[in-house]
Amino acid sequence: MFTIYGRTNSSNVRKVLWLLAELGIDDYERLDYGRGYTPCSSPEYVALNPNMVVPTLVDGDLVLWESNTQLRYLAGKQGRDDLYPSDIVARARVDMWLDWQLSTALNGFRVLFQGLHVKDEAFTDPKGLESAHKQATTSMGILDAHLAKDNAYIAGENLTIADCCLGMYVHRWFALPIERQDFQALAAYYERLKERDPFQKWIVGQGV
Ligand SMILES: N[C@@H](CCC(=O)N[C@@H](CS)C(=O)NCC(=O)O)C(=O)O
Repeated sequence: MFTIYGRTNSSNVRKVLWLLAELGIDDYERLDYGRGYTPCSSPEYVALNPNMVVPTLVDGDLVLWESNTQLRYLAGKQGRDDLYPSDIVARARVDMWLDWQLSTALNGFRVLFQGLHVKDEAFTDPKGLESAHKQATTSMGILDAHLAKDNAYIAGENLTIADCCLGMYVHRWFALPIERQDFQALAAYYERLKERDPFQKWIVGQGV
């Protein structure tokens, strides 16, 4: 049995829990670490993850930080080629979106979430929020244009771990109290994800 360290209201934990539900895996242990629970600065946690963020996945001797790495590991371990393809081209398409989420799409959303939902004063400066809103709009515009090219899911016709990674932020785009451009392909995609029980449970059902 493996262990996930991380609270269920964290975006990065929810991505992983959504994938686990898609995989039909429920025999794992989950421990509430992170903001509002056992602090990530606890010595036993720092020993596992010196970055002091959730999630951390521990599977036997393997200790993994980084939610997107955990998505790759879990889908690969189950041999789910549909979710994380072994073909180099198909895999590169999935990896591109996983990296884009971390390097680009996250930036605006992080500030909007902390400023408008958590209400952390470090993120409530109006100029910072305006710039974050522009960044989030640009990112969702890129995703909308991609989905409009007849892509039901991010990497094509089927759900992959790129969806588990970015679907979380699509949910935040629709759940945060922000002005939204009318991205129709993105809205249709969100409705498609909401038809899935695992998405309902771990993404929609856990709040913003
Ligand atoms: N790149 C890391 C980022 C992890 C991250 O920023 N986690 C946030 C929650 S979404 C966190 O741990 N915040 C501090 C806390 O909860 O104590 C990943 O994808 O796993």
